[in-house]
Amino acid sequence: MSTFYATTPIYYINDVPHLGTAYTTIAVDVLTRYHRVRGDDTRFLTGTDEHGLKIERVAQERGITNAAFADSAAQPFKDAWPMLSCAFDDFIRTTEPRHQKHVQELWRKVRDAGDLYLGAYEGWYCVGCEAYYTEKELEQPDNVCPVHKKPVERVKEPSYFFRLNKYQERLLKFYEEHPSFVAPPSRLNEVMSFVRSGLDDISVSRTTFQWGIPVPDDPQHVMWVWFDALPNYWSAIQEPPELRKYWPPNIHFVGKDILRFHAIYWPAFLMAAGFSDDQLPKQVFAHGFLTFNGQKMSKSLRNTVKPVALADAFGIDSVRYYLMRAIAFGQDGDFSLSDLVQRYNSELGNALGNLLNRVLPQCRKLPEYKLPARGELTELETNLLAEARTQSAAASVAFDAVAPQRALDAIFALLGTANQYIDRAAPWTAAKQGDLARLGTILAVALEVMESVSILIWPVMPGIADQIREQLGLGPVVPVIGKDLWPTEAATGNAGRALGDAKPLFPRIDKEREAQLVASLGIGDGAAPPAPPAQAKEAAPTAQDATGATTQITYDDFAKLDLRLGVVIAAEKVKGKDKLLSLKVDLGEPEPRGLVAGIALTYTPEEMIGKRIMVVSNLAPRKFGKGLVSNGMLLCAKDGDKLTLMTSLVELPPGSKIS
Ligand code: ME8
Repeated sequence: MSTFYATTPIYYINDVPHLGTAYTTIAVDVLTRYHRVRGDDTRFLTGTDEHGLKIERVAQERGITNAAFADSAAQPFKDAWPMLSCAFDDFIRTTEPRHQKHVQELWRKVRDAGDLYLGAYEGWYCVGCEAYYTEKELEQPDNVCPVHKKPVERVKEPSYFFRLNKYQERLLKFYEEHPSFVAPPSRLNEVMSFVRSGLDDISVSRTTFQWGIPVPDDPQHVMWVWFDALPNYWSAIQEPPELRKYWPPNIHFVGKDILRFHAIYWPAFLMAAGFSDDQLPKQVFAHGFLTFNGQKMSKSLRNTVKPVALADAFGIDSVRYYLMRAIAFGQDGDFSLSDLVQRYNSELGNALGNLLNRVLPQCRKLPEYKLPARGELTELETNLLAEARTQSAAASVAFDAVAPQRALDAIFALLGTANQYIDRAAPWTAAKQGDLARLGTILAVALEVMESVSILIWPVMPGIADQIREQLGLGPVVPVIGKDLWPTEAATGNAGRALGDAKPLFPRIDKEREAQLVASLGIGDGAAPPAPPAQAKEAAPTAQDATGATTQITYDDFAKLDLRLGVVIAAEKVKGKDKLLSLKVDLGEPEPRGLVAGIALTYTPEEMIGKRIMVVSNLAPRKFGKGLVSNGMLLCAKDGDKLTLMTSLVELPPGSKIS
């Protein structure tokens, strides 16, 4: 058992909790939950950054005291995170006496080490960033802040300076010896080249405003907000002293915008205060920035896209899942409502929800509605159980590497295999044949795998995990320090446990419901582009831009396609439709699939029989009138009007996945 201490940035209270800050907070919650189920002794800290000129100005505009404004503005953060299932252990506010006391202690240590000196500072100051800029860093001609796009202010004041320059070499040596201090690795290069280019001493106190922590023994000065804010990670675990065991933090999660503060200034402050290299935080992970429906998260968009409203509309766990699955952690990404709905229906609904829904009702065909005992296992079961072991290990490797997206890829690969297993093991056939021993074995193995899945998904979807467990007749996931719950083997030996009722976990969101839900968010026209048409008339063979040129898609877009090898077992012409053939295709499923294909001008029904074809098997059904429906699409290459079926050179079993 080890300790695992993870933090979010402490958020500015002149903003509301928005999708960007929710993203970081959810990521910390996911990683901390993962460590909790592994038996680690975890601590999750978040909070609010409440000092500084920015806050003083907002309070003045509103005609209230700084403290009253801070109280009212911190509360929405405290309230929002639990509504996104973010189970923080502590919420620190920089205006709390416990924080002030320990920041002043840190200041004294740095001062006594000789690393603070009094000087005068004149420079370009951005109130939005609470930071000085050099002219080189500003956008010209009007000295515009590169982040806030507003002209900065010229400020001259007496100020204490921190000897950052003194730490340049030690920082570089530290990065070299601890390359995982900054993640992802590309960000380490960025940080190192910044440090190599030369560090100037930095101004760390202000006299031009009052709303801050007073500098010890010189109360004319308040501390610069970053000198006040960064130590929150330390001050929050000073009291009671039992909490000190969590130091050093395992991971500070931050957005890429504030990497420099965390990866350069913060370790330098700690070094100056006497911390040795192995007492410094273990890692600063800078994740990417989100856009929403393709738009930059401007202040007004941040105010309108409320993460709690999104969770109310689509489900807390769906939003958490989407953020962790759709965006590779570390890279920039887009939160798209239509993609959310698509993944909700196809990944959560079809792969996860439907699996349970296919298995539990079959248990009603057993003499008792209880978890059956395993009988003799066939190759189908041993393969599924091996896959469960493989993907569970892969998911843990990914979570350990702070790659929640890859962890979910592994878990959903397992769900795909489990769904295929049900297709192939066909419990309904065993039930029809009255082979209750075989039926029991199939259902037992499937339910045991679902039990493992309930743990695997718990870090990302704690609510859904517990709902699945309720249906499996199990209690909620309760992590215990020192006990590793991660499933290395599917659980056995619980035969006879009463099962719960099957309930839909992800009721399908159709186009009408999607429109209602989007409208309920009140995002307005600007942010939410119209949903795509209900059903594309014809699936485009390639993604094309307006000019008809092929555009690039991500691997994730490609991975949404379920391409399978099928064998044509029946074919006939469609009356009155010259171009169409109606086919029956064996895709390794219990029943052959009906497909309608526009290939009759090239292929006769007779020559189609026995052909091995490639099928997009998860395409929504398409109606051709008179009850004719195509449940998938076969792939052809086109040369002018001439079509050629895509096939395979070797004889693979029907249903083989093409990837
Ligand atoms: O910087 N996409 O607070 P802050 C992803 N108080 N993440 C985003 C985002 C977006 N579009 N917008 C914001 C501060 N974030 C300081 C921190 S820590 C000692 C002091 C997230 O309220 C991301 O984590 O401006 C970013 O770093 C953070 O919010 C900035 O929060």
